[in-house]
Formats: sequence, C-alpha cells, structure tokens
Amino acid sequence: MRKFFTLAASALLVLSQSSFAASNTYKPEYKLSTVLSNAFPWGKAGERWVELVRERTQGRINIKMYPGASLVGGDQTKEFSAIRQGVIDLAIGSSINWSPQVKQLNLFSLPFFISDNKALDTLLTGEVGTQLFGVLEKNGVVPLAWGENGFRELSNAKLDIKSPEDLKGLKIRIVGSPIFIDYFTALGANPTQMSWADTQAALATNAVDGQENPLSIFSAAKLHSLGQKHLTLWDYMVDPLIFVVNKDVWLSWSPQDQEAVRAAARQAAAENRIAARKGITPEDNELLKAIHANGVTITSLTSEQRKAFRDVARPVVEKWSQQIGNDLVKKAEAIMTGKKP
Ligand code: X2X
Repeated sequence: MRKFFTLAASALLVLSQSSFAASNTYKPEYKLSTVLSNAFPWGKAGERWVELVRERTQGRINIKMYPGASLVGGDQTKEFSAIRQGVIDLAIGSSINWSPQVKQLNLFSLPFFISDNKALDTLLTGEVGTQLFGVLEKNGVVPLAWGENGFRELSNAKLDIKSPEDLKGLKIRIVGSPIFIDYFTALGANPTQMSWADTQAALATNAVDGQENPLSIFSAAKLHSLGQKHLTLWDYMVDPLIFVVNKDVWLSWSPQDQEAVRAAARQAAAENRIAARKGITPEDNELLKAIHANGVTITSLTSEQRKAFRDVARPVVEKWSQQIGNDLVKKAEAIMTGKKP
C-alpha cells in the first residue's frame, strides 16, 4: 500500500514537472559564465555544477559552461551586468569582479580585514553572508552558494618583497576594481588594471612586473614560467566565488528544479572550497612545495612585516568602509572578533 502511495506520489511529481515544463518553456541550453577554465578549482566548480544539475533534474536543465568570461568578451567586470540583462543565465563569479556594480562586495577586498579561513567562514555562514545575498537579490540575481577563489598572494619578476618600500615603482597588474588602485597606489607601486585574459601575455612580455592571485591560480597558470619567481605570502585579502542565476531564468523553473539547482550549487561550492584550499596549509603544503620546486622564492612575512603593509592600508580601509557601509563593516568586524554571536 505504502509502495503504491510512493509510486502515485512520484507519478504525480512527474506529471506536475512535465505540466510545469510545458507551460514554462525551458531553454534547450543555459549559459554559465566563469572566468577560469577547468584547469582551475573555479572552472572545475562550474563543471561540477553543470553535472550535478543535469543529474538532479534528469536532464531538464542543460547547462553549458563558458570560461574565460567569453560571454562578455573576456571583460570580467561586465559579467554581473550581463547576468542581470539575461545575456548570461548562470554564473560563478568573484566578489572582486562584481564589486564595481555591487559595492558591498568590496567588504572582501578591504586589505587585511579578513585574516584567515576561519574568519571568512564565520562571515559567510552567518549574518553577513545572508545580508550580502539579500543585496545581490535586490540587484536582480538569485544567489545560491558561496565558493572560493582564495587568499590572494603577491608575485613579481624582480625581487623578494618584504616591505611596502620593496614595491616602489613596480608595475603590478590588478583586477578592474577601484579599491585595488587605491591600495597599490598607497603602497607606492604602479598599478595597472587589466582583465585576466590579458594578464598572462602582459607578464610574459614584462609589460607588468607582478600580479596578485590565489596560489591555485599561480600554480595552474604556471606563472613561474612567465618570470614570476618571487612570491610573497601576505594573505592581504580573499575573494569568495558566488553561484547565481538570472532572476527570470530562475522563475521559469519549477520549484523542484529550483531546489535541485540550489542543492547542486551548494554541493559544488562545498567541494570548490576544499579544492581552493588544498596544498597551502601548514598541514598540507604540497602545492607550495611544488611552486618552490619550480624555482620560485617564497617569502612569508613576520607579523611585524605584515603590520607595515596593514598600516599603509588603514586610510584605504577607512575610505572604502564608507562605500561599503560602515554598519556592514562594523558588523563583520564584530562577528570575526567574536564580539557578536
Ligand atoms: O582576474 C583575476 O585575477 C581573477 C582570475 O582572480 C579574478 O577573476 C578575480
């Protein structure tokens, strides 16, 4: 009897799914944008999301991944607007690339604000994560899960950087978000904004001396082979990845399919966070060892040395806290220092 009911229930489900699908046209293919390909944890997360969605919707939702931000001609700072406009159906994007449109996302780009993975996780799983999802929703996208690009480290072709003075006059490629101009200018460097698509050629031809990116990217993009032989581990900021869907696309899906896409995003994001952190911890430093074996000098800063970089950041943090919203910055601070449950 029970079996009969289960069967009847699932038949009903199938019926409701197909009638929903009939009244709402599903596209034959949905476009997913990422900046990086499957050679990186970011692109692997995209592939995994595609695969899990296909499984969990029995093929009703068929996604194709477009890495290299190719749907916006490689200009990753245009990605967020393209999702809102429906040029992109789904995306896994970095907080950095979307921060020109969503200023609150600069919270993650405040230099020396989030100190480690624990602080980051506390923020994302708590009130701040929820509040930022609310902001994204107000901006017209449906946010589903937090993944991770990673803590960003500094590399260059010239010298071991241990103090802000070492950066004087160095041409550093930065991402296209204004807070980075402010900080690298304050450091005395010569920051140059450019997309990731242009960065590798710029490094190879010495058009720029250095760049900053997570170690998983440094390693997979083989930046050592582009002359980047000096790496400073300063952990100055971290960019989470955000899994989102265009609002109209989301509303065109049945509630069951929406939940399947959300669950798939959560799983792919959880796997992505593990992959992004692999090999760069004191317990497991395989990736760092491999980078060193490629002839790269790795400089770890003492807390005193780190403080010098943090001191330079102070006015930048102050200025940008106003852009982000002082209340949000204060709330994040209280949560990370344990002053707020
Ligand atoms: O462009 C970068 O540096 C990258 C790949 O890390 C981002 O998209 C933020």
